[in-house]
Amino acid sequence: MTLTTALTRRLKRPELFRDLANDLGSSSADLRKRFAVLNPSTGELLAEVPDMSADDARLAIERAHAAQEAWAGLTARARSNLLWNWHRLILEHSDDLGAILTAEMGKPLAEAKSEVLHAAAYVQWYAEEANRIYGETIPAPSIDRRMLVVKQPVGVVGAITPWNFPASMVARKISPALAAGCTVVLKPAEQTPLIAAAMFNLARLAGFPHGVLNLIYASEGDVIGRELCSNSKVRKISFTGSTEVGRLLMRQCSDQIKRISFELGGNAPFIVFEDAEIDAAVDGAIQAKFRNAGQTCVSANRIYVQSRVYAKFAEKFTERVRLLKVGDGFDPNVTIGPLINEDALTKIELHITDAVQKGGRVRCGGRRSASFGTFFEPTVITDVDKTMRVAQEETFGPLAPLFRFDDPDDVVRDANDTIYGLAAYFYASNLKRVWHVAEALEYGMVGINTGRMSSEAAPFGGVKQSGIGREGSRHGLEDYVDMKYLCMGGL
Ligand code: TXE
Repeated sequence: MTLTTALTRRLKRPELFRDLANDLGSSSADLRKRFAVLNPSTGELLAEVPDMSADDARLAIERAHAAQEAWAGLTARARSNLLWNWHRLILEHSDDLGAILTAEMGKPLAEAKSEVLHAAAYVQWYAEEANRIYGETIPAPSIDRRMLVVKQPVGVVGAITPWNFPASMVARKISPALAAGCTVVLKPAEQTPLIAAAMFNLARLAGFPHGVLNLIYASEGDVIGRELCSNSKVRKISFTGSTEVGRLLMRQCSDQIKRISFELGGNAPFIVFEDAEIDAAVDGAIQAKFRNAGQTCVSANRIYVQSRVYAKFAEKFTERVRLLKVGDGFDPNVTIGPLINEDALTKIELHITDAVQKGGRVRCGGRRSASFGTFFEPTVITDVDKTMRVAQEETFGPLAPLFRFDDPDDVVRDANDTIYGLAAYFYASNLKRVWHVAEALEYGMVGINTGRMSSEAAPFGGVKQSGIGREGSRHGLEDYVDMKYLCMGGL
């Protein structure tokens, strides 16, 4: 696959990325069948990517399987060193990786670069963690026995990643898998295969053995997904994406009781209590809502503000939202890029129309942006209530609905009234309240007086229908190892 000049002219080292050869993975793809990757801000063609089939996926799985034993047989230090090499290369080429990311996904270049650094941080974390996969010894109940627990890699991992954080999701899945001694077949989202391929190019330079990392591109996820779930050589599926596809994959994995870790949709509440520091809460809400144009699974989807501070918060928040600048991510003044596709625009419009019909008031934005592409003006709606679609569904766009509440118990009940349980945020200063609300929120992650909490050092993941398992931290590695109990008798 060759990148077009629309993209290579933006790169410092185009020779490293021009040919995103898939030589760590399947190479038998029917080269006549391809799909286009376009810049969502300009419509420019960036590359035509081989559209791979179930047979290609099978081949990639075979390679991963063939490489598994030798990879798991290396010392932890050797695997760690390769991860360190990859980490160094990602940092060295972070400008080019950022440019590839902005070109194919649209997010502002500064955000893209910060995502690449975040991706590198996962690689670094698991380069370190590779050396700390400890077992246990258990005091045996009888003198002639010894009892131990050892940790072993689960085997070949099928990873499926989304388009919204296409660099960090790749690193967040691949790094712990490699550290644990697993081999990987990755299928990136069809909208963003180039950044995955660029990271694989760097992995090849880092020296990972043939077959350890395998990349599959496909214009639609289902064909490859089915193969990954039904092939008995794949021992685990790690997926980030919609809850709907998560449910489907779970069913497909059930035949073989395959191990899964899922990071799915969210519907994050963001609660501002009257004892909160309002300016800090406004800052936090801007970050939690508008990062990546609201296309994050931890985006503040429902902003609840206590009555006494509602007007003040709404005014300050709206003022800040008006300052956000929509446009091409390569423009250094731009803070909001395009949405990923036309469907995303339609969804946000439906949510706004529904809210307005039921009494919501648009304070700013509310329309597609005039320029070409899938741009939408950052929007604030006040006077919203729980009968509206914005309260029930994940918008996944730059729309901030502001709910009003009086009773702190009611707001926690409303915040929990969703099938999702990924992230929640709240701002308050009363210590007793901070503790009680943090405990009462039914979420995998709670940001207290902060609008940003993702870190390679912390366990990222949700409860309820937001997923299973955790990514990042030492807990993220546990999902890639099996525990084996050894009992030695006759001693
Ligand atoms: O997700 P999909 P989409 C949520 C968000 C968004 C909605 C739809 O609400 O509006 O999902 O986004 C692959 N078998 N999130 O359509 O379809 C697909 O190719 C196997 C939250 O982009 O779930 C891509 O690689 N794989 C989320 C990945 O799944 C399949 C991030 C995600 O695509 C498949 C993205 C199938 N049958 C969306 N169908 C988050 N947690 O951050 C699709 N895929």
